[in-house]
Amino acid sequence: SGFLKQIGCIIAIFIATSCGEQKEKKEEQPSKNEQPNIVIIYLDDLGYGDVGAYGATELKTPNMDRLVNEGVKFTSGYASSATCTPSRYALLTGEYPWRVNAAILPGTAPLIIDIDQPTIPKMLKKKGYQTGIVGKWHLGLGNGNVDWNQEITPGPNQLGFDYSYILAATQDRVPTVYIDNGKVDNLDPNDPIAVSYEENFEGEPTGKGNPELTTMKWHHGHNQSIVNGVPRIGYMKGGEAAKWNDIDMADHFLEKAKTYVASHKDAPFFLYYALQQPHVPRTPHPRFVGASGMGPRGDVIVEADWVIGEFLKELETQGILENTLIVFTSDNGPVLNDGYYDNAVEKLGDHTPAGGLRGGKYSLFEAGTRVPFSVYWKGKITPKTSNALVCQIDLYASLAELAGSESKLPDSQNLLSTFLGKSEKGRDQLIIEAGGRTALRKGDWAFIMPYSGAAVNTQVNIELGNDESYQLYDLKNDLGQQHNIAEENPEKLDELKTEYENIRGI
Ligand code: NG6
Ligand code: CA
Repeated sequence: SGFLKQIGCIIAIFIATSCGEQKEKKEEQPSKNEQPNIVIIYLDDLGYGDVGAYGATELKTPNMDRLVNEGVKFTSGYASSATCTPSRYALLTGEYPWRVNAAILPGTAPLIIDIDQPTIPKMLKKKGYQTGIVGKWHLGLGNGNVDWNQEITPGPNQLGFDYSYILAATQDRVPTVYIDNGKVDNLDPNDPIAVSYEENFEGEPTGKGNPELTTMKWHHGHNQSIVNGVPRIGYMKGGEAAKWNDIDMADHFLEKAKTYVASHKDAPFFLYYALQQPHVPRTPHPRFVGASGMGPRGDVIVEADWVIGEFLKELETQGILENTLIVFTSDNGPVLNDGYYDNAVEKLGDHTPAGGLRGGKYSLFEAGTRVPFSVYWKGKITPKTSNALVCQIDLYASLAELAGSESKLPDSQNLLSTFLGKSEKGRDQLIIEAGGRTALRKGDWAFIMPYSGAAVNTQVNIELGNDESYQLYDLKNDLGQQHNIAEENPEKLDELKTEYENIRGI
């Protein structure tokens, strides 16, 4: 009869569900004061092996280590892509970026998220959260023809952020100004800004034409407008007073992030804090020059670590650290020379930014997308290491669950209990993306379709994962992807190929 009762229950639930009454069941929504603050600390190009808690010995990252070692440390935590724009797209929308062909954007690109699309800040806002972003955006702004001297819209404020203080694209791309809630910060109306990715403005120096005006030398690309001695991608004119100071950028964003926390602590908030380090150009504040012994790349990682420590201190000072869930991760894997001569290669020493994984930024191999990834919540999460397969794309559905909302997005999986360390259940499989190419991760397997592109991007010296044959790796026994075992495992290959094609719809 116990069995019959169970069946009865299942039927009752089924009926309730089909009558659209499942909301009743969800009555256990957290009340407002139980909703934790949520912070996503998002690094730019920080590799799997760049963090002490992930095995770095040559670089000291005590504050990142605290977030990892005192929270749930994921060993198989992924960005959805091996470059910035698509990873950020997936993080904020919970949708695979290859569905919309998201790729690295120029500073003048239009916003690539539809203003009607679901986003984490929109979803949290509906649940009573205050929502803010500080740092790197790189998802496009406006409709394709931005006048940088007027209100710049649509942008983060039209996607659910009540507050935004951002840099438009990357530190190496113009416009090199901060944008405060849609308006260029410190803009002098008598010195309007013009930006172009097509042609230079008459009389303006460039890295290519005036190398004597540069203090940082370009290696590839990065030879257009010069700002603060650094040659950039794209052309820009005017806006002198609004131009950022590269060496102050970390302090500047930190100040904004701290102020946000201090002024929003009385009700739950969501803060997406997107640090610019260690992306190029690497411009540590003089306090950090030489701090790592590895040159600017190491120095800005030490700087970023300090920033994170200061930010945590602010949460403590405001008395809200224990009511704040913090996700710490990176948008893609590491790169050394990404276009400037900054000694990243020469001074690397024994440091291994990819932590033993193959490839790096831009790559379909593991180091492209497998990144440091942890969830910290003081007093609520018991520290542990989890080998569950999780991706940043899952934060949407998982944070929805946490906030008492729900997600119906097909790509984003609710892994809240895994993120909180209460379950080991991760994704069954994941599609990762690099430069428009995709691959499948499933169980311990990595499957890559034949791709005819170059095997190595020689400018950055990174293996891209392209091969004319199918590639299959058993990551359990071969984490460094040294042995392609596709030929020996035709059945497995076939199974994964079919699954890959089904998900990709090809
Ligand atoms: C590339 C840039 C690289 C970096 C990257 C974006 C060149 C030659 N290379 O096109 O320096 O800016 O775009 O990085 O211009 S990301 O982390 O924002 O995806
Ligand atoms: Ca990046």
